[in-house]
Amino acid sequence: MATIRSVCAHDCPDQCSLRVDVENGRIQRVRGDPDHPFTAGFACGKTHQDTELVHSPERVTTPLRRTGPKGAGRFTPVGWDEALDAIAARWRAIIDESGPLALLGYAYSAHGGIMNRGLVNGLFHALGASRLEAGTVCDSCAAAAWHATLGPVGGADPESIVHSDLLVSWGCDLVTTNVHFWAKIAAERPRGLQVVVIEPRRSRTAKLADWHLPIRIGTDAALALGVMHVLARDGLCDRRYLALRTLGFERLEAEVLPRFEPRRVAAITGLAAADIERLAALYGNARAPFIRLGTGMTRLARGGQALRAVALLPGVTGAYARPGGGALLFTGNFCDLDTAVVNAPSGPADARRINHSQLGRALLELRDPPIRALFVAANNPAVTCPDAGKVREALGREELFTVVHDPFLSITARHADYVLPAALYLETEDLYRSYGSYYLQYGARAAPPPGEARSNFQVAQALAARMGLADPAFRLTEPELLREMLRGAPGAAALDADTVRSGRPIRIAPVGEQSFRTPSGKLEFHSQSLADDGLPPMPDWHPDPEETRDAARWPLRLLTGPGFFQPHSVYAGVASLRAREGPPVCVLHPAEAKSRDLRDGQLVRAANDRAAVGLVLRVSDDVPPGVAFVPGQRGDDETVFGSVNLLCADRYSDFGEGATYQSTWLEVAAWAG
Ligand SMILES: Nc1nc2c(c(=O)[nH]1)N[C@H]1C(S)=C(S)[C@@H](COP(=O)(O)OP(=O)(O)OC[C@H]3O[C@@H](n4cnc5c(=O)[nH]c(N)nc54)[C@H](O)[C@@H]3O)O[C@H]1N2
Ligand SMILES: Nc1nc2c(c(=O)[nH]1)N[C@H]1C(S)=C(S)[C@@H](COP(=O)(O)OP(=O)(O)OC[C@H]3O[C@@H](n4cnc5c(=O)[nH]c(N)nc54)[C@H](O)[C@@H]3O)O[C@H]1N2
Ligand code: SF4
Ligand SMILES: [Mo]
Repeated sequence: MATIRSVCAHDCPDQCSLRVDVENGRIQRVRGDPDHPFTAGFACGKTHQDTELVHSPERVTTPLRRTGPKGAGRFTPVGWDEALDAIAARWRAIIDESGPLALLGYAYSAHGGIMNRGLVNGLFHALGASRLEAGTVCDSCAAAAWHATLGPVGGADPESIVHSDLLVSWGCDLVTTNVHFWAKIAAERPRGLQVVVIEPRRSRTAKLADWHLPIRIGTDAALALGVMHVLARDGLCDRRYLALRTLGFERLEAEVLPRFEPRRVAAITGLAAADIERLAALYGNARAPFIRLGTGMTRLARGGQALRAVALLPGVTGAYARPGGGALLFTGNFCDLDTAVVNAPSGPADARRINHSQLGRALLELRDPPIRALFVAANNPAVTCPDAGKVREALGREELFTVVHDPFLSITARHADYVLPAALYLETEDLYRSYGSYYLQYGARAAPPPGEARSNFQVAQALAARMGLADPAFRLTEPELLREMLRGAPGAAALDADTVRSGRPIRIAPVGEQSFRTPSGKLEFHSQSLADDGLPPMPDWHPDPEETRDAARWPLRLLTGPGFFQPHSVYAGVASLRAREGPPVCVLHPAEAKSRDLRDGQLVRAANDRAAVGLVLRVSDDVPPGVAFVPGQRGDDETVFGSVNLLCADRYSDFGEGATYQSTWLEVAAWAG
């Protein structure tokens, strides 16, 4: 039995170092690596079962060609050469007739490795294809709000929590999505670290907090401004820090904060005025308060305003200057690797951009040229994209030539003309940069993939060769490309490729207080660049007219959140995790269930103008009245009918053109077949 050190490539801020036991080329066990200071020796409940994921009987093991109507899921196995030749021939014909913009191809985040994600995108970059504006289904709104406020910099180091006296988890369920940070937090509680959770439902994390503030969805900007109002009123601002390191607070104080007195904020947020006072006092008197920002508050119409307002709070008290204080959204692109050698090896500087969160619309409506060929790796848009009904309608069109590279026959793959079997991360090697802590790590391949499955990296190279692309990235091995990425990296100058390849976690954390890379070089309460983009230059809160209209038409607002054992759809092929998560549910408050004469466990129809989805009802006061909570995005195989994103709006958030799952309203009734 050999034990191989690898890295967890699932889309997760923790990015665990793993120890993988392998016998005769077969993975026997996956566990945490004690030699990683942050992920500290344990894997989460999902990845602990990755032996089952890797050996799932549901994996695709050969290339498949469609034999039935689109979406019927009828395929015949074919050889790799036949499949790749056919794909390349079709792409060449489409490029000849309509130009390269008629192609859209990408790898998204289900493989977090820089090379396995980057090289697929590099292939389409080099071909001059239309480009996916990635991340809009996830964090582009949050990222845009952070950038407008602090600039493109990473946030507080999670390991600095040892210096904190207050942790505010604002819009994230840390126990579910960032469990290794949660473990660090838990270790600091005996010495007095206070934990406050601000989130609409009683999540796993909220249940473990010292104090949970059940805020009304979409009102976080008002709460943050209310806290600032009290801090200013009570002399709890750090005026010296404000003058030295920030821009525009006087204007905010004069023009915006007077409207956010606690009584009005209470009416907006559904919290008690006394609790807003208490939160402000707790925050304002804390020595080193650490705010962990989640994307939850940004997945709605005015999400950017929310995250921006919260990210400004540590500037008011000067917490950004103190070890253990500040805010963390992402650790960002620390260690300036030259990733362009992988993801933009050649090709035009710019090309038509397609927003991921409106993928269905783009495939159906774009002209000059329309998208005629689609290549999808590491993404299941028929389930996870907003307004998934439009994605499915587009995938069902005969004239769209679709190739899906996936380890499983996902709902998206079932609509493909060709399905290519993908290796899972443990069967690949790659370089990883965490987005939730300051570590870089090289992950080795633990075992070969089953059957004929190939990695994203291999498929990108094979297709590039057939398309006549000559860039070195499409010839070099992973270790050779690693060398290229490090060569162009000033932040990594001290790193040599052999050290990185050894697979030890490498810590590269910023030193000193929080830096800002805005146009002014300061934390911007007032942002001229936002004003130039036609956005409010200062944070504010107003109701959104479209949301107000929908709220008048429908009784319930959708709340989406992370599935604990079934995040998105990547673990759908693990039977034991499906069982542990239980059936796909919709959760209603007892008062909402009673008024509809619904009982726990019965089948219900969650519906709006877009679709009707069949789920199992859970009745729980963990969710507030007026809300329908649907955790995860479970596929049609598991639900009674459909999938939650058939219901979701595909309009953009205010910042970063992000998804707005939670700007969705609906009704829930008994399932009538
Ligand atoms: N187990 C598990 N792990 C995951 C994932 C998963 O689905 N499951 N997803 C992975 C991915 S892709 C990502 S991007 C990260 C996401 O991780 P984070 O960005 O940290 O966000 P989440 O933990 O998903 O939490 C979102 C929370 O916000 C709450 N929320 C919703 N609306 C509001 C609001 O208006 N205000 C406030 N204050 N809170 C609100 C929700 O109830 C939910 O609990 O996690 C990753 N890890
Ligand atoms: N309603 C609602 N919808 C959401 C969200 C929400 O909160 N609410 N969250 C959104 C967020 S934050 C995100 S990030 C997205 C995630 O959405 P997706 O990117 O679709 O994520 P998954 O469903 O986890 O995985 C996609 C596919 O990648 C495949 N895969 C796994 N590993 C590999 C690999 O190494 N190579 C290849 N080629 N394929 C692989 C899996 O089998 C799976 O079919 O969903 C978004 N959708
Ligand atoms: S916590 Fe995240 S990085 Fe760690 S094993 Fe689980 S999914 Fe992977
Ligand atoms: Mo995400």
